[in-house]
Amino acid sequence: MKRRDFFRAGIASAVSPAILKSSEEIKKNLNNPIVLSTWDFGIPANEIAIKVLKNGGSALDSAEKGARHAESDINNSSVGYGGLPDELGYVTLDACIMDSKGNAGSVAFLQNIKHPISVARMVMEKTKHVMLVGEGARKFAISNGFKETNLLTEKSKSEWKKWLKKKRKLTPHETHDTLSILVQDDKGDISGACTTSGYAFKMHGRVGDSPIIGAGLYVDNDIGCAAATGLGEEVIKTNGSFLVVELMRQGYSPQQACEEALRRIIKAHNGNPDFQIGYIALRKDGGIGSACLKWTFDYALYKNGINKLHTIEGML
Ligand code: SD4
Repeated sequence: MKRRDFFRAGIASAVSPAILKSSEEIKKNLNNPIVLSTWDFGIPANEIAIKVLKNGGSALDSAEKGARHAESDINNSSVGYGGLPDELGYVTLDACIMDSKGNAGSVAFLQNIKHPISVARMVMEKTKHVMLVGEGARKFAISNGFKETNLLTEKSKSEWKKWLKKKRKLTPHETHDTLSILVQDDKGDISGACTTSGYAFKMHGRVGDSPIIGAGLYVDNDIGCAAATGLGEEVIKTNGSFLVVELMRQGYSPQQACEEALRRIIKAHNGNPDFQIGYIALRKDGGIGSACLKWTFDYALYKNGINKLHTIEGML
């Protein structure tokens, strides 16, 4: 396709700003909550999130509680308790949260605290900052009543020891399983949360996209929200979730926005990235989008009273 035609195609697909034209759609969507999250463990996270909404909780409460579920799940080796450690054997956690008023909180490189998402929420609500890291984040958590817990399970420890022998390069399937969760409540307000133990056996001190507002997660209550999973470095470099939301602001559908954000990464890797990234997007009028670079990606969607896992194919 010639460059000029490419731009024309782009403009044609970027239909008139959907958000601006869809206040009717937005109204229709009231009292019809939506929860959208990453991977198969998004299903139980959604269940919890919906329960919170049904009990009168806000989108923020709902996103936080959904994320906490994944953080407690010992079988999830990429989030919270039971997460695989870094190359030195430390489990270090990243998380962020954003509410419908544009407030944000985040923690990175946090150790020995089981629920980083709740610490992130506390950073948002109790401090004048957005982000706390490492020791400072841990001390802040403890001084606010969080208990210290050893997050390295026997299973994760033995995986790490096995890895140490050869230090083999992990396949993309072994390294991505962040829980990102996007919620729209009865009033139409949206919030999101993102939590992970990051790339397995990463360098000590490495922080991914998940605690970076605009990369792992972004919420704009006028437009919609988006979140990422996969190789965080590439998401950070393209400001992925912010980009998806901004594309929706320009009129891209949630699906087109996710795909366009990935297209930029594909281009940066000469059409052949050897890693995985997945995006989920929820537009203010209830529109949903999801795309991934390669292989397959699962997302869990609760909409119209049904909570269901969807599997999509990669763009490449
Ligand atoms: C990271 N994005 O730390 C996270 C890892 C991940 O699904 O997505 N896991 O890069």
